[in-house]
Amino acid sequence: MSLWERSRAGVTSTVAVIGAAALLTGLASAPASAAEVEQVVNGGFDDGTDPFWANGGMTLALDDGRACVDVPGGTANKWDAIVGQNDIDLVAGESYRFSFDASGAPAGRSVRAVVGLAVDPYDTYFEQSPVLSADAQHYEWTFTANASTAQGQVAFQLGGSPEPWRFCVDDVSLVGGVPPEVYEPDTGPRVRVNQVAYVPKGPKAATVVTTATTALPWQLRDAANKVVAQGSTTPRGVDASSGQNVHTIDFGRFTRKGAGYTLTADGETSRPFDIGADAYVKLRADALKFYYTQRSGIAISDELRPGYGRPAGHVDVEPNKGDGDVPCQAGVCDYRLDVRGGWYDAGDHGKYVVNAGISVWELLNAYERSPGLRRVGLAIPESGNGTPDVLNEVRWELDWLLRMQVPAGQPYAGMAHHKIHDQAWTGLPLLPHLDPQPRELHPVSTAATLNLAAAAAQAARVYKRHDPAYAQRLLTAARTAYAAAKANPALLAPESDSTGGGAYNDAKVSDDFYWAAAELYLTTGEKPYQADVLSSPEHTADVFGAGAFDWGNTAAAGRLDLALVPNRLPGLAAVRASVVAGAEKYLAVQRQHPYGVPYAPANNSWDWGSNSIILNNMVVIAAAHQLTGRDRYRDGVLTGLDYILGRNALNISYVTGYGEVSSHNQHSRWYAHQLDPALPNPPVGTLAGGANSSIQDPYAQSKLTGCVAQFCYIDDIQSWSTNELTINWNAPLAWIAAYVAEL
Ligand code: 9MR
Repeated sequence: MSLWERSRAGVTSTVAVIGAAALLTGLASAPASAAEVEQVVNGGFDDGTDPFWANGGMTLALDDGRACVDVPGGTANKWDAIVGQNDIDLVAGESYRFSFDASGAPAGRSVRAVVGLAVDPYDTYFEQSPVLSADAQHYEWTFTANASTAQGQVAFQLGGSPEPWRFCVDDVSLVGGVPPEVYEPDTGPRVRVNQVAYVPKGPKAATVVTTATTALPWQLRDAANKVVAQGSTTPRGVDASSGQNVHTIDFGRFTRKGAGYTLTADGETSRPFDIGADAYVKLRADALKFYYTQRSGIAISDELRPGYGRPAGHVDVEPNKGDGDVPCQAGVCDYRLDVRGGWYDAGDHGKYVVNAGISVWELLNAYERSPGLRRVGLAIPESGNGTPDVLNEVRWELDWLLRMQVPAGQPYAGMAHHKIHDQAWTGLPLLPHLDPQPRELHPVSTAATLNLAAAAAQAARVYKRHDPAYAQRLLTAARTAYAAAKANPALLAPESDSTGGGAYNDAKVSDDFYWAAAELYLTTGEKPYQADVLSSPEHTADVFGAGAFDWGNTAAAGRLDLALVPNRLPGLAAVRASVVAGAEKYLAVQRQHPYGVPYAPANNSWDWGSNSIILNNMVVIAAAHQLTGRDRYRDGVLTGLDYILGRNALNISYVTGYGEVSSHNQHSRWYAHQLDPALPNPPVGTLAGGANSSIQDPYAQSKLTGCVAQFCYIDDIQSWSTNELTINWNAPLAWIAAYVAEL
């Protein structure tokens, strides 16, 4: 059954009905104190249903002392059918206990219970989406308000179900002045390992969280519980990235392949792991398969992806407004473009050129660097057409990128629109084909245009063997874009443009100019592009900072390709030496780090999408391995991977389906299993963004305020700043998996 059919049928999985006990885990009911104040009026419905209201044509009526509504079927959004109460006072920094009893018939429907703003822009301060059972259950949570208002609202959003159902609620309460909840993540055993696999001939290290300050004995056991190696730990003091006192274990001398090994130290036994490389062969394919189910403009086949089939998104079928004929934002342009296709950026339905460019580049770079990728099948509609599947998949995005270029004859011809997305933000869950928002093209930008130029120039080189005509088209688009960017060198996407989609603001474009010139030079060998590379300030700058490259910092992408794609650039030895020097910097950081992480940002402030930053730094280390053949670089990559796969403060693998405990509730409008049991979790091989010291979303703020770096992560669908999935984050995962699979 496809994702869509399951959703329509309201099929529930075995974990559908979450009882109050599970929801309350870790939440001790606070005793009432004199300062506690009830904010909800008549929450027990003893005096009728006022001042609660219902919208969407529903009538709120008493039934056996509770308030009930018949919810119509066939509405698109959760908020198309609401029971709520307004005029709720909220005070920033104060903690509230939100509770109610609720039931749903038939069972298995979810209610989005929200404390938020009753007026535009309807900010959400707290939300939970429990799945209801036929018998009333008690629900209760504590959160801290991050804004003050006298126009607050308690709302039960009930829409979005294809079939009608009945909702009943009682004892609605929002009590202010309660003690704040202290969130304690469940981090399991204190011995932290790569929960997936260590490579037999590679380094093998683990981290032990302990109060001990002197060396401790450790034992490695095989699946039969036999001790196969032992030694003593190395005390490492307090790790800045977690605040923990830690030791490390080095068991690299043990090389025997097998499954189900464990490490024991300080009375704790690690989660199990393998010694072997097979997992990385599988991860190479899974990390790339992620892209097919992100596709826009095409139905996702349930045969190719069991459980993930869905109708095509944004193809001009109601309620979608569609991407086939999209206007600009008011005043931006007076033409319309067909911008169907491409990949959805992340958990939203937006499509952004700067992020597309870096994602395409990294996947094609993996293809250029790891020849084994040519033979990796991805089970996509194009499989078997004679072209490697990686190129088939990336072409879906490239074709869309080309559509984002302003056509000849229009103002700014040759430039690329920065992005296309919904006019207003939508809620979760929301399958792509059900998004009712109008779509809009946003202004062109220099950064987007250069991203298109760089990615298309690189693609022209890569696709030439398979489709020379396509390669020619790509190269023409790249040349046109580059020239247009030179003519418009400072059209910068503003930070303020973040309604309905992310801003992807980028105020510095010298890196994008450098990267685009480098790719055009590498593909054509032409002197003007060479001259632009050599005269760029980025060419001699140290581009390997705390994070090497990302969508907004692309100089290192250009540098890596200049170092590794065959070419005759004057001064090539220095270019290559700069990459090796960059890798050495990351190795030095890694050596100091008791979790083996090649990332130490200023002020210990971990950035949004830190897992992708760590993986991109590993791409630089791997490039040094490819340039020099020296094992130290290979070992650095393998050690970095341990962090991503479980050797970390939270004892979690950040890749869905890999390791005993892995992220699986990433923020997404369609892999929203946490909100609707009829929907799936993200596919196996999906990377979570990871620890983000700035915790921009209210959910993370409610749980993680005061967190230290590595602890600033929570595997909850509401946490869009720590736990999203994106096309630019899975790209370095695929890159590194492809590299390791070929070692
Ligand atoms: O990954 C992006 C991060 O680097 C930015 O700091 C952040 C704010 O602009 O946006 C992130 O990208 C999001 C994008 O704006 C919208 N789609 C989801 C992306 C991942 O969270």
